Amino acid sequence: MSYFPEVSKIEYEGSDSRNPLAFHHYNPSEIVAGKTMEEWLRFSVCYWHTFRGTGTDPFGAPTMQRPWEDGTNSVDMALKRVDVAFEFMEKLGAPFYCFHDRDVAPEGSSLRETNAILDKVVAKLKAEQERTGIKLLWGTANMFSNPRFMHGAATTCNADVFAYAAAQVKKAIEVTHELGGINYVFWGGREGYHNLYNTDMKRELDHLGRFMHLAHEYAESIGFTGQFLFEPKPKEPTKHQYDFDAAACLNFIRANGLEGVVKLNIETNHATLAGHTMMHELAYASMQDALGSIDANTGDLLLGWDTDQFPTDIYLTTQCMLVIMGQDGLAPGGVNFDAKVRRESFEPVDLFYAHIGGMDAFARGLKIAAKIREEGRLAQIVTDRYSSWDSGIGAKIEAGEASFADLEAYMLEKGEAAPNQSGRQELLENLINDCL
Ligand code: XLS
Ligand code: NI
Ligand code: NI
Repeated sequence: MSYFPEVSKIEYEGSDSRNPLAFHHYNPSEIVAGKTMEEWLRFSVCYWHTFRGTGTDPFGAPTMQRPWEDGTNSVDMALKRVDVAFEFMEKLGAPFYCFHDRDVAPEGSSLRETNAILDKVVAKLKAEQERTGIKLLWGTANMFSNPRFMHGAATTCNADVFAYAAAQVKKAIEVTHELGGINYVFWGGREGYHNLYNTDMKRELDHLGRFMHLAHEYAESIGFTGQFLFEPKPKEPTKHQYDFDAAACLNFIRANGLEGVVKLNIETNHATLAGHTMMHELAYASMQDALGSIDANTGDLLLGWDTDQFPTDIYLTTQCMLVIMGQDGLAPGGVNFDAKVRRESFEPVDLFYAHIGGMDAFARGLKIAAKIREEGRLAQIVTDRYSSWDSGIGAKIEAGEASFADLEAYMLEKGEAAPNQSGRQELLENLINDCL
């Protein structure tokens, strides 16, 4: 039984190919800057958008044609969907996937029943992973769809809901471990507020810190050594999400003694919703050794919400890869397409076009970034720009050998600071274009 009978294994055909069901740039075994493309990029398919997305938006009904769906959220349907997912991922050649517990299996009438259903689907996921060699990049728990989480999960005002969330994450870590998952993600869901009049922000944030420690303690107790990742997002569904951006997340991590335990999973559309570029968020996380993984997608310049489109912009992927190569890759993290086809792209084959486009865009970004790094002009300009810190007074300041009084004496003697040099912004933009 095939669910994508019109599609065979997607192969690399090179940049002259006009076959839309082939890679034109992503050639998994090709070596770029000392590693294969597959090693650099570690692509992952997300279960929620790709296999559960229906095409609804706040104004309209589902549009997606998914001939294998029977219109139910039954256990049988969940099991059948595993076959669909693995056929898709195998044909695409994606080495990894990610899921929320509730993407892969429906809830039962009690937590006990829900866990038993999840176990059943996880057994099938495990068999399919073994059959295909596809690995779980990360697992996570959906603690935002069910109405019980209307006030949040770890940051809810209802202690019972905190307990439910704890039980759910305990189980999600267990199944992630069972499936050999390499990371575990916390994205806020409804951890945030709509109204400060009814919110004890300090108490809620303390609870979130407690929650993450409990998760880490439990993971250690069962021998799960995967990397924990916190995923920043400034708003949506709440108007203020506590995991606002990389800076807020790192502050939270430090304030709660979670350094070294939790790194960040940075998503493009979340970065831009926070008023940052993706490159800013990546650079900010990376410089603090906290860049763990990325959710690759993009927003729409003219729409103010998380549209989660597939990334096709070569400047964007180049900027991502410049930072990622600067820290020698993302492993154990990867490039997860937390992205959905738009609701007008409703045929199953559109899922292939979307992923192929994203993978090719990142492959190009990788090659361009490698070229920029190899040419070395960009790095040289940055080195030169800061050269006043490499000797003399700059070196003394960096070494902690100059007091305010010393600096005053130095400047009184000199009378005026050395002249500034051009920042060369346009030249730098041209230099990037030279490598495209
Ligand atoms: C939502 C988030 C979510 C996380 C996983 O905006 O991107 O999909 O990646 O919970
Ligand atoms: Ni995400
Ligand atoms: Ni998102």
